[in-house]
Amino acid sequence: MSWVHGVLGLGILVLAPWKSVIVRRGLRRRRRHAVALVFAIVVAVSLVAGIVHATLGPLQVAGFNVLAVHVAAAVAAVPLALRHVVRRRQRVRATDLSRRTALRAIAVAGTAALAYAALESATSLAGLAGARRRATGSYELGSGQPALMPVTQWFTDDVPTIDPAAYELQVGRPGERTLRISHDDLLAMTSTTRSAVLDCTGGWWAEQTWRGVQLDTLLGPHTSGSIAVRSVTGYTRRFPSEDAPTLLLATHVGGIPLSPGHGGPVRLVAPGRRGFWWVKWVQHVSLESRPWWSQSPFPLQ
Ligand SMILES: Nc1nc2c(c(=O)[nH]1)N[C@H]1C(S)=C(S)[C@@H](COP(=O)(O)O)O[C@H]1N2
Ligand SMILES: [Mo]
Repeated sequence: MSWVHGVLGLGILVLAPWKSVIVRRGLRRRRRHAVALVFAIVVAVSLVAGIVHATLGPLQVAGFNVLAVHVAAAVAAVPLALRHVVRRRQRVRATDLSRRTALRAIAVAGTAALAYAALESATSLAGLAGARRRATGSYELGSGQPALMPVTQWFTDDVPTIDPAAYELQVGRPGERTLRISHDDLLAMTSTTRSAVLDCTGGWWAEQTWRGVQLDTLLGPHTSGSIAVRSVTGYTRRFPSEDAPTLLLATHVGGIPLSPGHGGPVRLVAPGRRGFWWVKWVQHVSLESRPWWSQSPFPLQ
């Protein structure tokens, strides 16, 4: 679906000439337009950074990661866009629903789609790094070499110090006492080896071989409710309980114990999900009646 994101972005560019006519008219009529100017700049920065990331590859410009600039500018644009829509509200007229408007919309979408296809072809023909990105927009980094894989935290978390000898995994099941499993006992249970891709929203991915224990082994098979996975630091994600067989509590990557940075002694491996689901330093897993979607779409801490 990454092409939809790309086509929508280029759609903004396609509409820019028309919008600039409206903007010029507006500039003549009104004096104060600082916020509108900031909005325009933020949108332009996000577009340029997005295109640079998708074509030239993962880059740092003046110490800033270009993808981070793309995302930050886009996030900043959201409240400005809402303000713009509210303050410059257009009344929908009957003619807005005409055939002519529909044809125009199709023309804009078609032009944006063509521009996207052209940009993609040019990127690959020119042998630019952009051609090597995954469908998520991420670039490969450190596959098969965990030590080369970045250590990444979601905004505020920090790598904790955990003594494996003192570590205990807590397993909660409805109507039962919390089970406590020592690090040694957990190691004895880690019999599943699985290759999976960790793909961070920060723009990199790596495929590694993980070893661990499947969550259904710990929790039993269940088809309702959710599984909450919580770290020592409080970072929590909730999964549909039927995903248990695909989720791995890993102790090893590439045959060696997980480093503290990569979530040691125990982390979650969630194949097919973005990196922020892969809870590191897991302390607690529990089966609960709450549905998996009763959580923020992104971690809040
Ligand atoms: N406890 C905890 N787990 C976490 C995070 C975090 O901030 N805290 N960050 C997540 C994110 S955003 C990613 S991409 C992966 C990164 O794993 P790595 O540092 O082993 O590469 O860990 C995930 N697990
Ligand atoms: Mo991430």
